[in-house]
Amino acid sequence: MKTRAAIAWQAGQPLTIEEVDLEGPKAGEVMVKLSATGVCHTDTFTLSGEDPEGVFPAILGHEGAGIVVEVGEGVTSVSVGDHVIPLYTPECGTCKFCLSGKTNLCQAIRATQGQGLMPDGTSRFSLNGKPIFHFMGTSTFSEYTVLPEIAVAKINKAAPLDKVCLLGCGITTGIGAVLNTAKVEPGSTVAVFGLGGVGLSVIQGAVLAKAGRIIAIDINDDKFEMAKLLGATDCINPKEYDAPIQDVIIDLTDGGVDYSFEAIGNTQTMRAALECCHKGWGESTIIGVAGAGQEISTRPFQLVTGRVWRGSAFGGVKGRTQLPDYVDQYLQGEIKIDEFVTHTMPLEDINRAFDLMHEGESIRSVILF
Ligand code: NAD
Ligand code: DAO
Ligand code: ZN
Ligand code: ZN
Repeated sequence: MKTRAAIAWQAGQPLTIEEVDLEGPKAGEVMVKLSATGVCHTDTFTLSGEDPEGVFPAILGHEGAGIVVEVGEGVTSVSVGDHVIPLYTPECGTCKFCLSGKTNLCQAIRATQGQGLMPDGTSRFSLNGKPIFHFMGTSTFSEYTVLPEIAVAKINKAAPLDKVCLLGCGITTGIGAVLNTAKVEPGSTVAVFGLGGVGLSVIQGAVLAKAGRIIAIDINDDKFEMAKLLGATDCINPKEYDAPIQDVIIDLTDGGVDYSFEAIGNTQTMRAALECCHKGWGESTIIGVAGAGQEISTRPFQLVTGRVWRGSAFGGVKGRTQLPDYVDQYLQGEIKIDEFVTHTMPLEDINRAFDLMHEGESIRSVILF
């Protein structure tokens, strides 16, 4: 069949909208008609050419929601008509990682997913007979996409797909990093670096964890209004200080924060996030994705004296078993999503969504199919 999709032909070039060929789902796969997809910083990152796994031409997008329209042989856990969120972190439930009880990083299809291919090593998308690569196993910048069964989470049909699509990445990542990875305790002092969709969701997570003080840091003052609305108690722009931002935060907090989160993807702010943690117990979680080949550094004495460095992918959330609960929490008003949708547009205008993110104008643009 044909599907309308935004194709990334090469790094640094705008996407073009094309009618591409889409093969039906093979065994263990499902076809989903997307209703909506968010545009996340990671899509812009891969398009920039900085992603070591970035392959072109590809159909990007990983923050979607839609309805199952066809299932392949042997699919039992979802049916036509089910509402689903695609998962770039799948959950097979049987691999060593899924069974460990220690991580959400299922490895069942990791190798082919990282190559932009389906688990059988081929692509379902093509144009004029030439394959187009999948992206993160999801490729949600297409009206229809094909996914492994283990890479969809079945959700409550009452949820608006044009909102809960954002639970496919940014919002879940931020909240999960606080609740699952750092396990912030009530009364804690938290610092979050970067106030995009992910960092603002760290603030949501910190509020859910009943943190006592939430310090929001960004170089764009325009982000502070939303940060305060969500529960930030202090907003800091590092550009307004001569001293390193970690020193500013240490002064402000009587020795440093209990927990910090880096949601930018910048190795300098990763260092600052670690070093603003309190001696003896402060823990810093890296969420941001840095460019290919970049490395983090600090003086080892920072760790010797009790600070801890962690990382978090998709907020440590197991998609098939835990994401449906996030959707229900949204429906019950416990998780905010609507406020994050600053722009909506049709697929034809998707390049504007990339521009808005680069210009710092949007929190999330949602593409409506
Ligand atoms: P975004 O571009 O919307 O937000 C980034 C924010 O950082 C912006 O508000 C920007 O003004 C701010 N910023 C930039 N440089 C800064 C600096 N030097 N100091 C302070 N603030 C600065 O991005 P997003 O969609 O919120 O994603 C944030 C990061 O998280 C990206 O690196 C993305 O790739 C990554 N990410 C990781 C995961 C994961 O599972 N680990 C999931 C989603 C996104
Ligand atoms: O299992 O080795 C692995 C990789 C899992 C991918 C997790 C990606 C998390 C960060 C990417 C940004 C999300 C959009
Ligand atoms: Zn698994
Ligand atoms: Zn994302």
